[in-house]
Amino acid sequence: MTDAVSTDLIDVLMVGPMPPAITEHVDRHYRLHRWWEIKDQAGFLQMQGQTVRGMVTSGRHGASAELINSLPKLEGIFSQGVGYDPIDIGTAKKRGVVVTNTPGVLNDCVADTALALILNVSRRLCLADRFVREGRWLNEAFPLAVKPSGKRCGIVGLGSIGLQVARRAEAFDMSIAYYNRRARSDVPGHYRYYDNLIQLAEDSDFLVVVVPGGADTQHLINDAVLNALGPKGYLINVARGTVVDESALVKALQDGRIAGAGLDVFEHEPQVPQALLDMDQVVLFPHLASGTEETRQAMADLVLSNLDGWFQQRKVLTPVT
Ligand code: 8YV
Repeated sequence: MTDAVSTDLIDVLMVGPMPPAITEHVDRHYRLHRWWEIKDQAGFLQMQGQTVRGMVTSGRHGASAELINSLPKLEGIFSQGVGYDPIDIGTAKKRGVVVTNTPGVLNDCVADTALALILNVSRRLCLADRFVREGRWLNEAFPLAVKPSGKRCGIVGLGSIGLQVARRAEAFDMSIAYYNRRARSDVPGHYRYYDNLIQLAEDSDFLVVVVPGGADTQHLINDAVLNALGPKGYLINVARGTVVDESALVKALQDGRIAGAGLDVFEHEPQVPQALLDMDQVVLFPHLASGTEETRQAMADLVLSNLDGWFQQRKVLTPVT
């Protein structure tokens, strides 16, 4: 933060609780309003809402059309996270409000998590850990697992995170195939392109979902895709809960129509269906794929560079196009 332009009198609305690195900076350098703590939100919008120029949010808290439209002076929405599906981009664009996210800096951690889920669900690490802790090793043998090395990894959405998943999966001698709207010419030639998701699922042992959330991908992973993945196939989701039809997933797991699932995201977070909680063939992660100290710091730095950049120089590093 340079002192070139004073931002002390700029009203910034924070939509939900954010990491301290972000909140403390905004509190120190702007007039911070914590939306979730405001009791009379309608009254706030009528009074201070008229002067709010910046909004800080995340891929979790989002920004509704209603809220954006209640802030007539709003210039920018600065979001933490690469996914921005709960932000009404159409309304922001119409209003000329700049929107930023935090791409790139979390690719490693999200890809690491995808691989962790692949290894965990196939080798049943969580289950085996429980087995040891419960003292069952003393009297029983833990059942043999499934070998992940050398298997077929199907990536749904070969973007920058998908590429990092592919690189890591290759280190485990997995073959790489992917489904995208279009084939990519800038990826290794041996990555096999599928224009048909059902066929990719049929030809995958691990189907890894890394597409953005939102209306375009709602329930992309449905019953037909799960049936194609088959009783030896595993579904890994580090994208958004909305991409997978969760009821269909539960049924497919219950019927043994797929072998298992590694899930970082859910349709109604933080609610996880009891049926999933009761299953041994799933590994559940509380939407923390990017949740390391290093990556969350990098994400916070990028949110703040965008915020300060906008109010000091009308420049942002990572606009959502
Ligand atoms: C964050 C994410 O958990 O980047 C994303 O899209 O889902 C995550 O990295 C999210 O932004 C909430 O803070």
